[in-house]
Amino acid sequence: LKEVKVALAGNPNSGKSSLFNALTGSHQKVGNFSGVTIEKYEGYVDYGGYRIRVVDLPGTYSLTAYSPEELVTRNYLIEDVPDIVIDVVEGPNLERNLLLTTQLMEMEVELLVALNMFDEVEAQGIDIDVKQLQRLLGCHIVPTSAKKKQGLDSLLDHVIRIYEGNIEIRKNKLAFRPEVDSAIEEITQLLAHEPELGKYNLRWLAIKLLENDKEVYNLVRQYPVWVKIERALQHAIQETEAVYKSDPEISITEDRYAFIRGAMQECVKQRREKKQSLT
Ligand code: GDP
Ligand code: K
Repeated sequence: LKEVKVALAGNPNSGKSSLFNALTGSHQKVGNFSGVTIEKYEGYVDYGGYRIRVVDLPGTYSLTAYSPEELVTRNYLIEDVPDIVIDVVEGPNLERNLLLTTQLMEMEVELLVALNMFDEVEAQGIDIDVKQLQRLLGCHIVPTSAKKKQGLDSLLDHVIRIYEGNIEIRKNKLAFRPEVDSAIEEITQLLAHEPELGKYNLRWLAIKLLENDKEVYNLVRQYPVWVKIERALQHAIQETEAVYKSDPEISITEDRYAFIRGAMQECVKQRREKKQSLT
C-alpha cells in the first residue's frame, strides 16, 4: 500500500486523542519524540487503497519556542514534513483555536481542518459558514465528531484527495500590516542568499525572526547574511515603533488576532438557544 503521512495538531482538549483513536483504532505504537520526554503516538488506518500513517502531536495553543510541546510540534512539521497536517479545532471554541491555525498557515504546511465537536456546535445552536471559513483559511474544512465517530470517512476522503492533488483550494496568506509585510519580504529575500537554509520555509523564518524567536535567531545568526538581516530587523522595529508604538512581535500577534476576529464576524453566528415555537 502506498503510504500517506498525516500529523494531528491542535489545542489541548480539542479532541485530538479521541480523533486519533477513532481513526487508527488499536493500531498504535507509543514512544517518545526525539530528545524529549513527550509521548509520541503513531498509528495507521488503511483507507481507499492507502495506508494513512497518523502521528498525534502534542496539544499546543501556539507555535512559539517557549514550550517543549510547541517546539516538538513545529520541529516535527519542519523535519519530518508530513504530507498533510490535520488541525483539530474545537468547534464551540473556534476563536481561541484559530490562533494555532493561523500559525500553521504561516508554516505553509498542507493543511486540513477537522472542525471537531461539531455535535456540540449544532447542539449549542452555533452557525458556522464553513465555505467562507475555507476561503479565508485557504484550506479544506471537514466537520467531525470524534466522540460520535461522525465525519471520519469524509476526513479520510479529503486526506486522500488532497494527497492526490484532486481538490485544489486557493491557499491564503494572512496579511500583516504593510510595514511588517515588507519586512517579511525583505528578510525572506536575504535568507534566500544562504543555500543551506533552503530546506526551511524562508517566509516562516522571517516571521519568526521578527517575532524574536530564539531558536530561529540561533539558526540564522550563524550565516554571513545575518549582518544584513539584523539591519532589516532593526529597521522594522523603528518603523513599527514609530507608526504603531509597538514592536514587530506585538504587531504580528495583533494582526493574527485581527484576522481571527474578522473571520469570526464573517463566519460564525449564534442562533437562538432553542427554536421558537410557531404558536
Ligand atoms: P485532546 O486533549 O485534544 O486529546 O482531547 P481529548 O480527545 O482528550 O478530548 C477532550 C474531551 O472532549 C473528552 O472528554 C472527549 O470525550 C471530548 N470530545 C472529543 N471529541 C469530541 C466530539 O467530537 N464531540 C464531543 N461532544 N466531545 C468530544
Ligand atoms: K486531554
